[in-house]
Amino acid sequence: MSNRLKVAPNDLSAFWMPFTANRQFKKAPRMMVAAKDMHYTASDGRKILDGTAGLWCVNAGHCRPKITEAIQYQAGEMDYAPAFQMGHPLVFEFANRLIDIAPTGLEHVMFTNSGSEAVETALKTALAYHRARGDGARFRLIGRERGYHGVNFGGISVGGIVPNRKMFGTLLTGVDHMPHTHNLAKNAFTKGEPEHGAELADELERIVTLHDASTIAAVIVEPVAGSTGVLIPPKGYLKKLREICTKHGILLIFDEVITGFGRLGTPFAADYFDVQPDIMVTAKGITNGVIPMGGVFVTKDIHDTFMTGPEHLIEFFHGYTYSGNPIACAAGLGTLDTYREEGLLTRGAELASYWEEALHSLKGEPHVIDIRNIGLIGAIELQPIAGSPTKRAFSAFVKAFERGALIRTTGDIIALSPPLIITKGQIDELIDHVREVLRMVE
Ligand code: PXG
Repeated sequence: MSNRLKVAPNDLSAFWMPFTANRQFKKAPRMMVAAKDMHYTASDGRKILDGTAGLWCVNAGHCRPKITEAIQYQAGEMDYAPAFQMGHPLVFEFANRLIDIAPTGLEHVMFTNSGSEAVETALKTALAYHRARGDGARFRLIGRERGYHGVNFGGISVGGIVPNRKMFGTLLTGVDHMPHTHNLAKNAFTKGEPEHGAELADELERIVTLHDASTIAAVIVEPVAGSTGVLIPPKGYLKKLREICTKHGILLIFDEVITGFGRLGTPFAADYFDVQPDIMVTAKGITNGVIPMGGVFVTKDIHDTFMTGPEHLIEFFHGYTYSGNPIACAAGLGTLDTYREEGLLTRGAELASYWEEALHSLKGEPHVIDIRNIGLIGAIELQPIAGSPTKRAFSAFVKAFERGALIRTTGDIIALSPPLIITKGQIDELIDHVREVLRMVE
């Protein structure tokens, strides 16, 4: 890396940062300048243990050689090829390799450049699928309270995170929401899937009754809601959603942007919960977060429904300039090689019980009102400071960074999702940082 990049820039004003308290950050910047395996290096030279895999994406750890080499090679070989009406070998190879590891029934994949674009692609595919079948009255999309499906208009419409929606006008019409599944009174400090709440899936039946099944195209959920602060589905809940969707001819979309690629100790959450979606949205871990990319997986039935009519006509009027970009595909292939060679898509299962015990050892520490976990995901919910929600968790985040650990907070919840290469020793280290920080914050 050039020396220039290691020096913190003096003027931070030009860059309007995403999902950031810009003015606060720019007064006391937290800059990362390098990364390797489980650690970042901050601009002052300190090593920071990555407790969040970047933003839930660097599943194989940082700067892994297979991925770096693949990108470097491809950048010199062929940088870009037109995505429409042209192809290149890597994108077909990558698609085949993805379908090899995808949940049963998902046989085709479309590429995007982010999770948000993958969500839009999935929603549009669902609408167009019904229309292509002559069932075009199915225009409604059903999401869930507290759901996160990226930041584009479709995604925030079906999503349920209030600040992400309220500034942006009328959004999509024809959207309804199921209730979220968070229930601290009944499920606090549950290890793994909570006992209470499967009946919340019946709310979908209520929504179907209200609107009539013939108007509903798809239901979209995160199998484990991540961004909102890690809400783990109650036992049996996802199976019930599947049954209700099947019964009414509604497509079930799993947004696996966070849960995909080994996060739960199985390749995908669909495998973990043994529930097959009709469409699966992925991003992040698809390229280890290294090059922006998303992938939307669909069943053979959905794909084949579009493959009718004159062969010279475009079947689906959708796609992006960078869909299947060669360098992104190279990164993806290097990522899949790394996952396979190191068994990372199932490593979380080996570590899950150690992770669970370590996390739950924080029970009884100051401010902790819930701890939840699944696979290599953990969340610690804190009692908010009266009148200043989010402040306590945010100061925990800042203090953890100062101590040498990257954690993530959303509201008053600390979310942890380390790279899947984490060792038991590093799990202890991460949890000790959190413990110390909880004892320090107001
Ligand atoms: N769906 C889900 C389930 C996600 O978690 C997106 C879609 C959008 O992906 P893009 O690539 O457009 O950002 C996401 C993204 C966090 C955090 O800390 C989560 C996300 C992004 C940034 C931070 O919880 N999720």
